[in-house]
Amino acid sequence: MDDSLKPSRRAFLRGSAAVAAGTVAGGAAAQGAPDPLITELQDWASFTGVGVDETPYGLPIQFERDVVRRNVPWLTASPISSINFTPIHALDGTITPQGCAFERHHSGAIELSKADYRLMINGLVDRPLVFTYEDLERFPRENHVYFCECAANTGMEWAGSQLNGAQFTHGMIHNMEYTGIPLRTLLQEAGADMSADKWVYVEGADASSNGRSIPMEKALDDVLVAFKANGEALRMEHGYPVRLVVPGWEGNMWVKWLRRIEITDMAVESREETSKYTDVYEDGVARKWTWVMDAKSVITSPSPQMPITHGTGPLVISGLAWSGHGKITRVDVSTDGGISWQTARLGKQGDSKALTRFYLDTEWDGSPMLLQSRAMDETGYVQPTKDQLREVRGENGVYHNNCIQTWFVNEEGIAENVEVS
Ligand SMILES: Nc1nc2c(c(=O)[nH]1)N[C@H]1C(S)=C(S)[C@@H](COP(=O)(O)O)O[C@H]1N2
Ligand SMILES: [Mo]
Repeated sequence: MDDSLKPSRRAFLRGSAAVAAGTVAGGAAAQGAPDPLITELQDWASFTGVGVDETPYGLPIQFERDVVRRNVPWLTASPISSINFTPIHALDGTITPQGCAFERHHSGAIELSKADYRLMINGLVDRPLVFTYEDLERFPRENHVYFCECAANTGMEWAGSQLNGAQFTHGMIHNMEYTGIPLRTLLQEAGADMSADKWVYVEGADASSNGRSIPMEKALDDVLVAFKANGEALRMEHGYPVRLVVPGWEGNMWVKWLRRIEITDMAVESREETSKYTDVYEDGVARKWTWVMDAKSVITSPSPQMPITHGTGPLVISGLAWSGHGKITRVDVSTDGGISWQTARLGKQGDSKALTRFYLDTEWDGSPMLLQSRAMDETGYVQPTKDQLREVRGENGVYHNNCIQTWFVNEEGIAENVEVS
């Protein structure tokens, strides 16, 4: 390079860097000292990069290696029958990448090939049928985005605020675009008795089988027999090659490695729908079946794993909202623990039974905040406070906790999980 050109180019760049830094309110504007990232030629511009033959399947860049599922070992006796959590604090938009979408297994994830896959339909049907994977691919298919939330999501909040991070308090959720066949199509194929009082019992090919009974009305409505998520094959841990998608209903009903569908006269009352995934009230009486996941929301940033690091000035408060009853119509955000509320901006109009992203574009003056979000859905339902929920449900609960969550943010921008009442 002609040396005489260098000084003038550098001088120009230094000048523009100072202007840019000056526009960031409260930012550590580089007064004087030139920013070498702007003024100097860097290695990445001096040498060639990685060739296309080295990345047959792309993984996140090393700098994002913290954005992974995490589990909490003391929550369960064994990692085989356990749960890990989606890093929702670090994601944006609404789609959950499969590679970091939470997993919940009762007997571990199994490796089942398409060649070994069989799906049986029996019970009250004219023609009991067994499908191969290839058979399923010949039925007309649909695409839909839905959230899947484990009924135990936020379950530790019944007893207080024990887990410090949106990933751990609210990360038993993922949201994907599924490709699948409406369950109703397969029921028709088998000549199933589709009267309203019939039930559809579904089970998986894993050792736990995770059997669940679904009322016929839901089975005929929007349930999918899915084989793709976010455009690609399901991951092993999410039920490859075929899982059930039960929109808006508790994750436990989304049977993975789906192997059998039986039309029955009654609910089977399996383990998973009696002693587990059931809500016990204060007086010991259990509420029979809670299928739909009520409207809920959480602020993902700032949050305990996402402190404010940029000081005062413009602050984007962001989070997720969802409802098993349909679309999210509005989300309010409070910075004072629920005394006053501001309506947040939705990233885009909410899809039915899918995650909705919300933003509150605000200014932070550095004073402590008690951050909360409150979701509303198209039925008019408003997400309850912790106190309101405990009043109705008591404190025996494990499942179906959709209370308003509170993060305390201190002057340094550090956030922690707290309760207000
Ligand atoms: N066959 C089978 N299906 C299953 C389970 C299981 O252990 N085995 N776990 C259920 C539970 S409790 C939940 S919350 C969801 C979790 O789905 P994911 O692992 O894709 O997140 O799958 C459900 N389907
Ligand atoms: Mo679950």
